[in-house]
Amino acid sequence: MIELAALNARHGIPGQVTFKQGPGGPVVGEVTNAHASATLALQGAQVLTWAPRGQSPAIWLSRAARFVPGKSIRGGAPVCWPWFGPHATDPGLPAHGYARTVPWEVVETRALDDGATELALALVENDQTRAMWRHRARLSLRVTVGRTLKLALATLNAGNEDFVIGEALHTYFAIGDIADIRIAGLEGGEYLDKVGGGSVRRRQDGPISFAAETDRIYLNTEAECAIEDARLKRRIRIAKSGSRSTVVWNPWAAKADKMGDLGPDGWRGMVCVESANAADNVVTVKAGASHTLAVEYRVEPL
Ligand code: TA6
Repeated sequence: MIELAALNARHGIPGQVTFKQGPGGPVVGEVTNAHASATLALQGAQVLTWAPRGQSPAIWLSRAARFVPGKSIRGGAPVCWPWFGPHATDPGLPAHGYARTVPWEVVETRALDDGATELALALVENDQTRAMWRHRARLSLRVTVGRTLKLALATLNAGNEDFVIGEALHTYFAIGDIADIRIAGLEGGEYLDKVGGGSVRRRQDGPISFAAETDRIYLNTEAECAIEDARLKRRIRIAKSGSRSTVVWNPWAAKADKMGDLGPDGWRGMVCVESANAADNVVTVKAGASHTLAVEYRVEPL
């Protein structure tokens, strides 16, 4: 409790940013301003919710999400780093890396002149993280909550040898119904189809629509894409930089049932569109250099 008081004294902004004990333990920052409201768990620096003012949430958080220290939270915008998916050689290491399940610290919070709110967080290295990945890196996430939501994930190589990272902002977007959306912007692109555990190369024909489990890594694309939601009559635009892959995922009914933390029919109300560097597009960060993957999400009427 004293830690929470110190955190609020140092980084709280009256009327805009308050840190609270979240459900199940992890501390959550609540952000509210003239443009939007959002919440963010310090574990994993995970944005959990974002709703532009006057709109229903644009980011989906499972009603059955479990808030357990050291476990990933289903929904929001998990940070996958320093690898994406299963570890390349050691199946004992956590899927999607460890950044999403370890504590981060708040470095700075700021009320911006345009009414938006910015939070900067840094991953806290410890012996456990160093045992999983031996490189010297500094990872930070800048979150700007406004009429749009901006996330910038920066990897600084603080060591004296180059290293390779895979990464993603594994964002779950809230939708009216998975059968009634389509995703535009990836037409004609090459992707790896991961359904069934394989990795088959295919080419996208037209916008993406959904009628079954979908788990794809679109390669070599820096394109903006958009979720067109006929039921909610809105479009969510996803612009990005420093990202050459886009992952599109919905588990569909059977897999969602097995996962246990999506809630009844939860899979119908979500789609992940992840700005990533994965598979062919992993990134080499040279010693002393840095790499930033950034996104901006915007909601507009359809
Ligand atoms: O990004 C898609 C994916 O890699 C899928 O294969 C799926 O398993 C999903 O992420 C969720 O992974 P998680 O480890 O959070 O259960």
